[in-house]
Amino acid sequence: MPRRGAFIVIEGLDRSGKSTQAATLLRRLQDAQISAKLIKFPDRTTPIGKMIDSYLRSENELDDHTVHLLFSANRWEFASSIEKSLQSGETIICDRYAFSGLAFSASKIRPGSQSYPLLDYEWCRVPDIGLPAPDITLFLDVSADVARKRGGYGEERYEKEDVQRRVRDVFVRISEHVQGGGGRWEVIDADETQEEVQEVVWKTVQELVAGVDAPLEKLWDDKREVTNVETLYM
Ligand code: Z5A
Ligand code: MG
Repeated sequence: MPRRGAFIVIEGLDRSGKSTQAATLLRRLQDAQISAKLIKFPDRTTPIGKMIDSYLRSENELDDHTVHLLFSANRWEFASSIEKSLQSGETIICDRYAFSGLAFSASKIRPGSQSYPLLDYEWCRVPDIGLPAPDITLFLDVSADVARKRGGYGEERYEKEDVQRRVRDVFVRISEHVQGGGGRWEVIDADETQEEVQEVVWKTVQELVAGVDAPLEKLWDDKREVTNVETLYM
């Protein structure tokens, strides 16, 4: 059987350098004659993506549940094409994925409250169950000080320091959840120069980009969850 392409997800907070590293990695793979493409979520080009875009730019208001489901629907729009590309041997670099969806939504707090969550973590996780699962997630870990120096936060809805702090906390929970289910989650120090970060990224994905023999898994379809469900219904 020919090997399939690797599904490489890049996650991280605002200004951690995800888009920069994703674009550099794509160039390096293409230079090495490895078939690869870059995708990004949210994909703002589809009708759903356009609704997300105007929400992020604060041009419209949407219920928090609704916008969470829109972000997930935006990923489902591309699920079968992701799978097809991977099965055809193409490696995919994905700039943000379901983990951003979970981290940004589950970190929202009720207005006027310092900590009480607005959306439940499990509720947020469920719509993405069954998407293609990444072979590896690279979490670019940038400190608040360094992110601030990279031109400061932008103008969009979530680009504020207190939001980013809460999002970071949920990302820690997600990383434990992913690894507990047997997934690969690599934390990369993103405070270093672009070149230094790229070297670590390149070394980390080296083995995978030669092609993957293991079947493509489904997101959150981990063994531990399945065992729990079986125990529940016995
Ligand atoms: N969101 C959500 O709520 N739910 C979801 O399901 C999904 C996303 C998928 C839009 O995301 C928002 O959507 C986002 C999460 C939410 N809100 N926030 N925050 P986006 O992907 O469109 O935007 P972003 O990725 O957060 O912002 P960004 O600025 O594009 O960050 P980045 O890609 O990590 O950084 P960058 O563009 O590569 O670099 C930023 C700057 O730093 C740039 O000037 C670079 O030249 C510079 N840079 C990069 N690396 C370095 C190093 N190593 N040294 C020095 N300077 C550097
Ligand atoms: Mg970006």
